[in-house]
Amino acid sequence: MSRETMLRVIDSHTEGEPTRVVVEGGPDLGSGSLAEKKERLAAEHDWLRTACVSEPRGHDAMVGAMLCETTEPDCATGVIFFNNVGCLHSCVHGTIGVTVTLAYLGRLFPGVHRIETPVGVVEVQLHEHGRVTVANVPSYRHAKGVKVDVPDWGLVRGDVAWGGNWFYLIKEQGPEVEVENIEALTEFSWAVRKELKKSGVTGKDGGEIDHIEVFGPPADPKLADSRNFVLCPGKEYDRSPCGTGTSAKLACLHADGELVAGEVWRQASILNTVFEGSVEPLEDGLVIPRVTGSGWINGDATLILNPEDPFRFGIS
Ligand code: PYC
Repeated sequence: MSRETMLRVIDSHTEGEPTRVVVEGGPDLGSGSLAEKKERLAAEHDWLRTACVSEPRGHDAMVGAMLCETTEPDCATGVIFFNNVGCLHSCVHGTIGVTVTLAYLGRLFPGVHRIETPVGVVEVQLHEHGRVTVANVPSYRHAKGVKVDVPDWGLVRGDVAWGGNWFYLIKEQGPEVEVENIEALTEFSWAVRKELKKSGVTGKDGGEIDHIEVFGPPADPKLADSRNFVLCPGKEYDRSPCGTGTSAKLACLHADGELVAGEVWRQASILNTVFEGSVEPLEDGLVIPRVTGSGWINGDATLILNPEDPFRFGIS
């Protein structure tokens, strides 16, 4: 079997959410910006995504990442993230996964490094024992208290914010943020997302809101300040507290005067895993969110794309 029919991937999870990083054998994405390479990956090489994250090798909650050449001379790598339905603008749990992957491969050492994503450069600090802090792209609240009338659920009010992806953030409405409500939270969040689209509610410049974040009280106030449920674009929920979602939350808290520079916010996930976050305010309502969590390597594998296998590119 030739090298072209093999991909080397390193698997990890960040606070419960998986990341599968393609470190050898992906397609040549040519030249240009990371945003252009992301478009090329989606338009011309979608097989890479489906081979990595779709069944029978993957599953709907799997997030993939492809390392690629960076256009920034001082970045350790460029990276494009994808999931069960397409490419993501960005992904913070995945950036933590990429960082521990590069450390596992001996390509990064504890300290501060830069990584290029399609929405900008992020800074990562690799600590000991797989702990990573991501200084994310500038984040902000775009709109406060946007109301939508959601069929079967009624009037819902939430904020629209950017944290590397577009989020609609809902506080204490809908089903309680508890594990036994995951199905109901999924249906609620999906109905909200559909209604936002129908009503023409978007992020800046028409950016589609494809992540819905529901907040409730923490299971244990000694361990966290809040607990969330985040529905991702492919109708899967984030097992981690969602790093871009936590960034959006931090931006909203700061805009409301509820989080000052450097103060720590502990965001728990539906599984009660925790990201610690803080903000560094910039001008014009922008903040740089800093999100810290742990990534764990749990696989190092060669994916075999046998030309005779009808599902070598996944079931899609
Ligand atoms: O951690 O930013 C994140 C993320 C986005 C989608 C899944 N996780």
